Amino acid sequence: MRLFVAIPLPEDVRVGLAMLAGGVPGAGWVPADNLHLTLRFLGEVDGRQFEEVCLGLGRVGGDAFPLELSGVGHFGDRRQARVLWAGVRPSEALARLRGRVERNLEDCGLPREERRFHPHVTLARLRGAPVERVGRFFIEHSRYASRRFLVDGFTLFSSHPGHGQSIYRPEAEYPLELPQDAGVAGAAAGWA
Ligand code: 3AM
Repeated sequence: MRLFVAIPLPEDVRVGLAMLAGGVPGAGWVPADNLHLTLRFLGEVDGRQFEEVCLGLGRVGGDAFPLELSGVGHFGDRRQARVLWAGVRPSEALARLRGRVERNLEDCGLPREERRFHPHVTLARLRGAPVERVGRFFIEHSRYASRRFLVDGFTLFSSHPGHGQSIYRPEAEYPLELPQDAGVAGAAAGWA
């Protein structure tokens, strides 16, 4: 089983992200339904480890928190970008959640993730995209920002090969705790 842990995004945020698609030949755009923020890629996990991972993630806990997406960027060489992504406004709460996920997965026996966490939402994977069109994408969307939304849980997904696009299936969902007065606090913080 190929697994990853991710924060699902509200539908309107995904629709907004999907509207960034286009204008870059050679780009494989991620369909709106598949857009997510990966917290940790686990790779292949067998049945016994799967049970442990599920239990370990159940111990992560913590409070819900607001988050905003902001800006666009790329992975890979500037002249040969591999991935286009939307960025995430820096968030201590997100970094703490990622840390708790990491520690709990280590406790399940998974090897420590050595790569630095770079929060992002993958928008497209590129193959031979003309550098000037990629540059234009950055100029056109540099001001992209989502609304502030509430991260009220994370999900363990399995990834399956599909026709062109991977199919992501939620295996388990892990809610984060809402503050007692979430309705009032959420409205005040502009979450809703
Ligand atoms: O959310 P993103 O798109 O950044 O790139 C894959 C995707 O991340 C990543 O796991 C997420 C769900 O597929 N991924 C796939 N294979 C990977 C690998 N071998 C990987 N991340 C690290 N190493």
